[in-house]
Amino acid sequence: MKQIYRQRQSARPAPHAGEPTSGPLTPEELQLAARNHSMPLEALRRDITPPGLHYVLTHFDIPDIDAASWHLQVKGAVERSLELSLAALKKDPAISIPVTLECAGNGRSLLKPRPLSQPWILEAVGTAEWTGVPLAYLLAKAGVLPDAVEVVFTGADDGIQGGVRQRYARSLPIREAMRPDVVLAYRMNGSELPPQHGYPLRLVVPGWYGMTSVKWLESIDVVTVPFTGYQQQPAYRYQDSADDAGTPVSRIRIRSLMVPPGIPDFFTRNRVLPRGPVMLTGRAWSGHGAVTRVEVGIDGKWATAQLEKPAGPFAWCKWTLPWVADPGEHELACRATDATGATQPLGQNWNYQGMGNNLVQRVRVTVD
Ligand SMILES: Nc1nc2c(c(=O)[nH]1)N[C@H]1C(S)=C(S)[C@@H](COP(=O)(O)O)O[C@H]1N2
Ligand SMILES: [Mo]
Repeated sequence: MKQIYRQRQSARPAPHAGEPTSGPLTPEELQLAARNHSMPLEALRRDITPPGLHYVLTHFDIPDIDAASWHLQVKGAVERSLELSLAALKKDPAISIPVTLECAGNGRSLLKPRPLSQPWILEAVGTAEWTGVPLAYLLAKAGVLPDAVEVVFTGADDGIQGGVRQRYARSLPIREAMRPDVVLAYRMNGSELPPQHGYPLRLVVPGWYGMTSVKWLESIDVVTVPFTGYQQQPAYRYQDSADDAGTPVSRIRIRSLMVPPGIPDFFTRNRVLPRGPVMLTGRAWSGHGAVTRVEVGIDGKWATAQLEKPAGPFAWCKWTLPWVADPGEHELACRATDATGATQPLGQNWNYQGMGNNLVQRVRVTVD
């Protein structure tokens, strides 16, 4: 497998199936869209997203794992390797943390031209309370050797992407892996993990885009050279073109979303609402620091929304803005800023793989 990867590396196997297009949605994109679902925007009303409403992204197939025979391996550049059953893991100290996860490809299908992959619109997000063992606790138990640089996480799912046979695997630099809030989770919102979210155990890395949070975790490998597996490179990079080496995708860029007000038309999902006062509401989040401001645009005029305290440093925060809707057609928008001063762009943030497109959401409404 390694051999195949090395041979293909020079040819840069494309993580996406062909050049970006401005054409209609392809059958392959529809097939992916029907397997991987996003979060209905009305779920933004809740602090915590129920598992069935949380977005799901699975590259290959959902493995059917027998938890009784499953084991987690911790190996590589450590003083002592570990092999742990689920029952043993559950005896270790546990933490619970609310985390907003978002797919790095969220916003992809709005790009022009459109990179060919999972065609997310804007809703590949959700916030769950994850419970499990801090990764740093297990790494300390194993004893990380001084020459370690990264930790590689490998899932049980395998498949082929860009012509390369692989198990889904991603790495984290040691300093991120040692953060006290990175968790090996066996519970989601207080219940055991649903199959699609990584049963029996997954990694959750608060603040990073979802690709880092490896599901169906089977092994943790401490390594002394940076990992170059498929999902690390060439996939998940901000690239200008297929030939650009690009830069790695890591933390979640600032974004806000709005619960579309009123009621939808079935087919177009255009919104209709009665005239008069309406409370506009939504959520905002960033992996780079606290959300410091949300502005709501009404027909191009921006007003500052009220922010609520989030459930935790890596959970989205609620925003509200009262509006008196007057009859006619309107365009609503929301735009957030985080503690680093980063603000959502008004135009598209185009890149070859369609990563991190955090442009502002626009909602058309008809008031009667
Ligand atoms: N083993 C494994 N882990 C994985 C994936 C995968 O395909 N296989 N997809 C990743 C991606 S791209 C995202 S966005 C998140 C999605 O997590 P969720 O389905 O629980 O929302 O899982 C990540 N972890
Ligand atoms: Mo993703």
